[in-house]
Amino acid sequence: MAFVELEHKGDIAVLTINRPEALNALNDEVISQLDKVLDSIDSSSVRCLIVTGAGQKAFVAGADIAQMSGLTKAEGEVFGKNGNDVFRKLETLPIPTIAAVNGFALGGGCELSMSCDIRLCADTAVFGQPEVGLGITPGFGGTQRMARLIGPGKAKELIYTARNIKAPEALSVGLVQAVYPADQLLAEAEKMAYRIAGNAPIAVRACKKAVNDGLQVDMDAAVKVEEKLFGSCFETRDQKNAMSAFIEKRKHDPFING
Ligand code: CO8
Repeated sequence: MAFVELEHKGDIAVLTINRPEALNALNDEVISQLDKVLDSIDSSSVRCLIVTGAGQKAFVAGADIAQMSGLTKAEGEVFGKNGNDVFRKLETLPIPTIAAVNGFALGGGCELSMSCDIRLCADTAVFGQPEVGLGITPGFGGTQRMARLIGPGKAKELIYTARNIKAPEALSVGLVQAVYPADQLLAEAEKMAYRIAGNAPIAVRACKKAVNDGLQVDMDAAVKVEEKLFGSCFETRDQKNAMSAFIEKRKHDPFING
C-alpha cells in the first residue's frame, strides 16, 4: 500500500501523504515510507517539491493516536526520534519545499508543514498542536519550529492552550504565507513551484542553505555562510548565461542546473 506517493510534473514533484481513511495520520509505516520517498528524490532533476495530503479534509491530522496510545517512555522517545529524523531530512532537502495544506494540519501534521520552506493553505485549513490535551508534548519538532517561525510567545500560547487556528489566523501570525480557495490550492502551489523551478537551481538551493544554516548561528557567522554560498554560484554556466544576457539586453537561455 502506497501511503506516500510521489508524482513528477516536469521540473517539480508532488508528494502526497495518502491515508485518507485516517485523515492521513502518521503511523510507523507512513513515516518509514516518507523516509524512503524523500531518499528517492533526485535533487539534480527535481527543482521544487510540493507536500500535500490526499482527500478533501486533511493535510495530516497528526501522529497516529491509536498507535501511540500504548507506547512506553522508551518507545515514545524512539517514535519521536523516527519522526524527527524524517522531518529533518525533509527540512534539509537541498531543493525548496512548499506545503500545500489542504485541511487539518494538527500535531504531527502541523509539524510536517513547518518542516517545509513555505506554507500555502486552503481556506478550510486548520492548524494546531493539540498534544497537551492528549497528555504529551509535540514530538516531531513542533516546539522548536513553531517558536522559530512565529515567535516564542505566540507559539507557547498555541501549544499550551492546544487551541486550533483557522486559515485567516494562521496567515495573520505568519504561520502560512498565503490562503487560497480549497479548489485552487494545488494549482497555486504548482504555479509557485514552477516559478521557483524557472530560476537558477544552484542559486535557489544556495539560498535555502544560506537561510537555514544562517539562522542557526550569530550574524557574524551567518554572513560568512552567505559569502561562501554567494561565491559558489560564480563560474556556473547558469550565472554566466544570466549575466551575459542582462548585459546583452536579451532574455537568458533556460537554466540548466549547472
Ligand atoms: N490518529 C489516528 N487516527 C486518526 C487521527 C489521528 N491523529 N485523526 C483522525 N483519525 C481517524 C479517526 O479515528 C477516524 O477513524 P474511524 O473512521 O476509523 O473512526 C477517521 O480518522 C476520521 O476522523 P474523525 O471521524 O474524527 O473526523 P472528524 O471530521 O469528526 O474530526 C478531526 C476531524 C478534528 C481532525 C479529528 O479526527 C481529530 O481531532 N483528530 C486528532 C487530531 C489530533 O489530536 N492530532 C494530534 C495527534 S498527537 C501528535 O500528532 C503528536 C505528534 C508528535 C508525536 C511524537 C510521539 C512521541
